[in-house]
Amino acid sequence: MSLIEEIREGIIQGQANIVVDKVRQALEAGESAEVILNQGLISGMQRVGEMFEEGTVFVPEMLIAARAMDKALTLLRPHLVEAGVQPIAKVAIGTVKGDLHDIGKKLVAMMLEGSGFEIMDLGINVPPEKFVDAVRQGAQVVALSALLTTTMPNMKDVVDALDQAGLRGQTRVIIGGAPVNQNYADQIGADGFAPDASSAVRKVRELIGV
Ligand code: B12
Repeated sequence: MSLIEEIREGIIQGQANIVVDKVRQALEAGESAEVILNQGLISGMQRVGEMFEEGTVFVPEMLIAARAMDKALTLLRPHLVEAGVQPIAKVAIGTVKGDLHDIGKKLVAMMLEGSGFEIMDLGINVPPEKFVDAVRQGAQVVALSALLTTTMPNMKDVVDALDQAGLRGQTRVIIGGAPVNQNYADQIGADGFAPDASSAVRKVRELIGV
């Protein structure tokens, strides 16, 4: 197995320490950061997403793989910046006001980052104004998470705030989280919905046409 294949396999198995070690070895051997990212890390994460959809891995495995990816990205990030790899687009993601659930949002952020998007993670309990600011700072996509039926309506407040700021036309809004669905996205005027982290990546790509 080549180092790149070992990195890919390490992501699939969720072996953070092995992945980090192999990424370091690959960099030392002169492998390009872009190849390590695309053929190792992203390819591995895509496979994990497929396995999740097939029902052969579940949320815990996905989180472990995402964590391995996160650690490897920390090591790789300066090399990617140096190599001038351009992110596909900027995505501002956050859990809406009143809601403290973090795990699903983080997973979506990691999968998007692993797929080449630049992520502005606004955190949890995020008021609408913060999303508006993020769009002013260049976010092309706003991704909203809510896990509570009581906080879902706060997603509409974000859509309305973007509208009032005159920024709705230049932004794509995607929503997710256990209590929401495509119907709800249509109802509040969001551009899309995705049920999980891997389909979120597909949906965001579709929304911005890449
Ligand atoms: C862990 C957890 C907590 C933790 C959160 C810790 C943390 N750091 O996140 C703590 C203990 C803090 C917590 C608190 C509460 N919780 Co809670 N919590 C959960 C639990 C068990 C798991 C959520 C989770 O992380 N799932 C795993 C992740 C990976 O899945 P996910 O979040 O659904 O995300 C996936 C998709 O939804 C999607 N997705 C998520 N976000 C986004 C965003 C976008 C843009 C897209 C495209 C996709 C997407 O992709 C993700 C990955 O596949 C759920 C039950 C459940 N089974 O969901 C209850 C649950 C959500 N909680 C619930 C409740 C009631 C509460 C509390 C009110 C409890 C209380 N009385 O204090 C508080 C509320 C606090 C607050 N203000 O937010 C209820 C909600 C009921 C409802 N319908 O409103 C649930 C459903 C439990 C239940 N069955 O009653 N909770």
